[in-house]
Amino acid sequence: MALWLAPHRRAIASLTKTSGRLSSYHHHASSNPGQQCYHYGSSRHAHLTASSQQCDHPRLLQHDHPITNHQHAELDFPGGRVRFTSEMQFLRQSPEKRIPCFRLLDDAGHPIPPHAFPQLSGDLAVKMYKDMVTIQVMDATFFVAQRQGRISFYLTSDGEEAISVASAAALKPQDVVLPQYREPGILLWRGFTVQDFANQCFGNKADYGKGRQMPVHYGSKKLNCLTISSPLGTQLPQAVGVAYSLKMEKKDACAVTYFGDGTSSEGDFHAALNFAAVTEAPVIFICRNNGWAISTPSNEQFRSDGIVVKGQGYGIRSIRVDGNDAVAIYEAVREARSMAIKEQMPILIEVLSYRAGHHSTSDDSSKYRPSDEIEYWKMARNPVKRFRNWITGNGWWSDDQEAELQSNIKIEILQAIQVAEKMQKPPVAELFTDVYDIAPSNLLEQERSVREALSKYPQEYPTNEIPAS
Ligand SMILES: Cc1ncc(C[n+]2csc(CCOP(=O)(O)OP(=O)(O)O)c2C)c(N)n1
Ligand SMILES: [Mg+2]
Repeated sequence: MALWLAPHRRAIASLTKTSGRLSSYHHHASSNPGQQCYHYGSSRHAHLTASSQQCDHPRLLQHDHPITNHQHAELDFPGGRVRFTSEMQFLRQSPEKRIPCFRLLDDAGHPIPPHAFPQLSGDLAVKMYKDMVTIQVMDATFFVAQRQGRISFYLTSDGEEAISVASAAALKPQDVVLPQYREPGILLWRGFTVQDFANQCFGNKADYGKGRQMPVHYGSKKLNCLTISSPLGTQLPQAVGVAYSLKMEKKDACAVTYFGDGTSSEGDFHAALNFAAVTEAPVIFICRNNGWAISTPSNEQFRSDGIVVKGQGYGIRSIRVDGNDAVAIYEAVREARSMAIKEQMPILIEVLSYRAGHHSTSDDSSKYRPSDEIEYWKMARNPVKRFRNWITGNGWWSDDQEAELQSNIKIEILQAIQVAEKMQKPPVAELFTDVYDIAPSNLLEQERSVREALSKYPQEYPTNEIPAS
């Protein structure tokens, strides 16, 4: 404090010599030590600098000649120094120009110079392509299975296949993933089989979730992929906690979490970003901005330039990427991972894409958006077609391979559905375990009532377990 006061006393002396007005203010301010020490507006600058000295206010700093050089005065705020200005200027509600979108392939799948040779090998690219096609065929087949009444619910990633697959390819198996629900490509990439997907959707006894979740709520402890939960946004603060624990254990790994444009309106999104920034947690937030949150278009969801600008508001390094360009997603996520781990910091990636399917089997999107909009995205901006053009252009893929892949996948998925459908359901008792050590009375009552219903309609729930009467 003494060190701080010395130069400031000199400044006061020089001020009081040049301004009688200041001397009187000096007197006034020092006799009211608790009062406000600064004022807004250019005519008050002399008062501001003088009062700051007289109040002995450690948070108001100034240079030696504050009247002639007032624009150099600074507020030594706990969050960092802030320069004063006498110009009253409000920040614009959004930047003059929208944040550009990073891409490496054009719509036809041609590399955009100078990025002709991204860090993607032929083998890796072909596996990415095969996984994207698997998701497409799986979506189409499971969607029909729901319409046939064989599963209760389904949700496709139509138009967004590149996001989950390409980002998964850029990560390492030790990275912990906390998805939303439109990212089955991550699990597929990590080794979840088509049979695993089918078992979960049919809720049979081979389902890792013991048949207790809605279809598409996949998860795998072995594959470092947390189980999806329906309430939007819960995965975001959880991802920060995971990342912070990886940081404490000095792991060569990060947490990666996915969410949609609609989910950015949840309080959890804002809490998570702030929490990640201040804890310097190695977490990558990947926002799939697909233009829609069920029937709410993104221009009714927020007025900012998308999600990418929100990162900066929280002090997070951010980028906007073309979600229909698998190569750009791969490169951006690879770089984000490296920065998150090496520099121990969060990264936000906004991926622009389009939800080309209905929100889920419970939705009919033709009721709220024009069909030519959907067609345009399906045809002109199709991420799978674009990637296929690129690998074909590189000599890594042919029409014959394509025909073989399509037919093999179709067979594999149909077989998986048949197996999953025939398999028995998990024992009823498992519906009531894993939450309470000692089941409370209301849960016991529910178990009794479930068993009663099943004893009347055993065909509705085929299981080995003999229901108690
Ligand atoms: C907390 C919460 N509120 C509302 C819902 C209902 N809901 C389920 S999905 C969804 C839309 C989410 O949109 P977005 O985050 O953009 O993801 P997208 O479906 O477009 O991939 C809504 C509102 C929910 N599951 N949880
Ligand atoms: Mg959305």
